[in-house]
This record gives sequence, structure tokens and C-alpha cells, in this order.
Amino acid sequence: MRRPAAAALIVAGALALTGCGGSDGGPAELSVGSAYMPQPVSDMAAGFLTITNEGDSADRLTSVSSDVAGQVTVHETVDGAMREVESLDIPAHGSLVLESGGNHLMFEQLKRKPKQGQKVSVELRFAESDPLTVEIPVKPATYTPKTGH
Ligand SMILES: [Cu+2]
Repeated sequence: MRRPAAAALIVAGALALTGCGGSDGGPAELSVGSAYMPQPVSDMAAGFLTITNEGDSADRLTSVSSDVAGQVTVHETVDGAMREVESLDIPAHGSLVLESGGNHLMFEQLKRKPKQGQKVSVELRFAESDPLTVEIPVKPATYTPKTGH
């Protein structure tokens, strides 16, 4: 009767490894990188970043807000046309990429125009994980996305 006990110990050890971080069990582990905002040339601005998920469960980016904009929406680009989406998937052990010509954040009703060299504070909210606040650096306007909105 000792073998089952030994097997249980091994399973418990594996769980302890994957559960590192000591959180309350939130299985998605999100981090943000490669963030930037092209200096806006109108009363709208775009934002790009990559959300990496090192956890065992998928999550979704569900909403975004920023103190510089009255509204921030999430857009995807399909066949060259942008459209607003309710959420974007962040796969387990994968990443969600927001990049020029693809998925992006749209800052509308700008309260001030961010300038190159400044940073814009953005809060990202998710279906499962706790919100993340990111300081997005403002880059030259040459990153301006295609027209269309
Ligand atoms: Cu857009």
C-alpha cells in the first residue's frame, strides 16, 4: 500500500511547481511588453503592445481605459479593415500581439495630445486576471496607423 502514497506525493510536487507565485490560483499569468503609442496627429491615438501569458489557462482582454482618453476601444484588422471587438483571446502559453496593421488599441476623445517622449498610463482589464496598469511610451508620429477612423 505504499506505492499509491508515493504517487500522490509526486503529483502534489508537480502542482506546487506549476502553482508558483502563490496567487489565489489564477491560472493565467500575464505580462505586457513592446508597448508604444505613435504620437497622435488627430484627436485619436493608437496603441500597440504584446500581452504574454505564461500560465496554463487562456484569458481574454476585455476592456481598456486611460486617463488621457474619454474612451479606449479594442480593434482588430480583417482584410485591411478595422473593426471594434468585444474582446481578444490570450492563449495559454502564448501571446496576444497588438501591432501596426493588426490588432490595436484606439484612444478616442483625447483629453490631451500625448507628445513623443511622454508616457501614457493605460489600464488593461481581463476576463479572468486582475487588471494590469501599463505606462506606454509615446513614439514618433511616423508610426501612424492606416486611415479608416
Ligand atoms: Cu482602429
